[in-house]
Amino acid sequence: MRIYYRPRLNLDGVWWFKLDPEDVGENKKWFEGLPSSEDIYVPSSWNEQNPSWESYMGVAWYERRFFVPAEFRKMIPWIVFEGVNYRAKVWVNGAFLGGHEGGFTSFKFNAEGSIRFGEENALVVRVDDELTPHNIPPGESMNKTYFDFFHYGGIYRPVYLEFTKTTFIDDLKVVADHRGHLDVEVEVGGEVLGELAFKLLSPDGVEMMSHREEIKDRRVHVRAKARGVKPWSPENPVLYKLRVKIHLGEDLIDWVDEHIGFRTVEVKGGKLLLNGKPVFLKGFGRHEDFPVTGKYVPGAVLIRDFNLMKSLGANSFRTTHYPYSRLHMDLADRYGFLVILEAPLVGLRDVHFKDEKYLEKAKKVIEEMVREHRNRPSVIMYSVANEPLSSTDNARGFIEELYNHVRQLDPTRPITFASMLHAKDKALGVVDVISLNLYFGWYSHHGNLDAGVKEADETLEEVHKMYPGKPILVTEFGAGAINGLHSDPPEMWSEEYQAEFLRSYIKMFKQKSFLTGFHIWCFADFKTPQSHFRTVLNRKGLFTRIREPKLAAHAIRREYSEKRSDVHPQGLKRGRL
Ligand code: BDP
Repeated sequence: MRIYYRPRLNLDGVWWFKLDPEDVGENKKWFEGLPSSEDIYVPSSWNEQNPSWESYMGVAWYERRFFVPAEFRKMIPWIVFEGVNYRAKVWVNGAFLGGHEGGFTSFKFNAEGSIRFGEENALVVRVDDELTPHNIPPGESMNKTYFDFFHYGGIYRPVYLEFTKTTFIDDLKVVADHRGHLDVEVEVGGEVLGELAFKLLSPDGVEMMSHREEIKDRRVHVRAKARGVKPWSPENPVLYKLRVKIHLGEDLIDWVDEHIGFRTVEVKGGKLLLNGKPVFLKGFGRHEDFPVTGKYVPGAVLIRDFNLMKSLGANSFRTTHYPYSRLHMDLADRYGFLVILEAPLVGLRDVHFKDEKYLEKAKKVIEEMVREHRNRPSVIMYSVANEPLSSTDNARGFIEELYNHVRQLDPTRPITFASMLHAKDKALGVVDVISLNLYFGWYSHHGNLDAGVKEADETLEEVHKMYPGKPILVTEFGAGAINGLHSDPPEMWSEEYQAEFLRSYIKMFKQKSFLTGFHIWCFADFKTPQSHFRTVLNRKGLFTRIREPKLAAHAIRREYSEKRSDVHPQGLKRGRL
């Protein structure tokens, strides 16, 4: 979690909006001001704000007017977008600032020279959410996607202006292990001058360390050892403050507080270790999805989600299937969740594995994701893809490229991807932890749970035999249940079948000492493209879309809150948070 002590002008609120199905806006210079408009709320996806926009895919324009105080005149104005799906082009007062492709990572522009201080300004954004097989993630149309979640469009994460002086902290990279080793790299932006001051503050504000040095270079690197730090863990997610300031003589030029946790993640001897001890992940796959706001989940709902997950005894989740918002990840740090941060590379197939340009684009998205979230203690692993069709050597090569890219950006965290091909997957050998998605008893052996669990069991054993040295994580298993639908004996889509499905799988998992955890698919119901095998929503949630519990939530509360030694044969301590 990062806090900047910089003036900030929040642009959340009602904006002007105009669909552009014929894509004429740029020729007609709409970037100088929209000719007509409707109201839209930012942040939130556009689709559910007006029934006629529900399935709109294509170009749409946004405009927002705002004043900038005259006293900021000597500062650099930055426009920050935390998330726009999918392509964005940005103008201020008619001047083009730049563009960005990719729906789940943030971007910013230096608006020096185009912002008018002490006056009204017009910010115009052209958003294009057209789906193509070359998008990340790929698809062809609203109901023909290579991923299983609704393709929401628009400016759906916060937008703001931030003001810095002409020297500023441009980037910060922190590695902090459970023994107190601290490695900090600061990238200084603008003019290289002044002095950098570092401080480490304990959770109750006690100064534990300090260091000052003159800025001679763009990059300032500090290594230190802090004594007596408490390690960050799900049981005790203790956050320290790394305070970084730039001074010029008497003046304070910039100031950033990074809230960090001291913790170490390793894969050793077939085990996933947190702070030197084996750790068992119990949790969920999830989505950022909520009625009306679409891909924007309001803070209050996120806090409810974390409390519900905790009350179920969970300690982990995967950001299926894209990096989540900054607020979402801040809460993961604070609530002590062990997060697998996933890139939005879902459902890749042969056309992608052969395409050099797509590989470059994938690497760029991964780099943006790693840079945005790498200082978080909650992020314990990266997932470079979900369910690639990786049964070929080409696919293995592609995953290997992504693996090496992440490795070079961040040597401190294990890397995985979620496989649906299991033993037939050629890329499993590449990664540090093997992740498997299992749906036997749902998509096959319909209604026959015994046969489904048996096949899941055999699959786990087979993959374990092929890669005996690697920990295995079940990243997805689950069944759909329409809330309020009951049946005895349990039949598919009933709440009883879902509860029974999860209980039977978990009973089998308890026999597997090579498992390092399991994530239920999924936490809450979520909206999907229309198809004959979805009922508007994907119903595999333990909670409904508005977070009401199904029978399975109660069943899982009992399973997850058992002593971990009962859940896991390796005898780990009770893991309630
Ligand atoms: C898995 C996918 C996930 C889907 C889930 C399902 O990883 O995105 O939503 O199946 O079918 O294959 O429910």
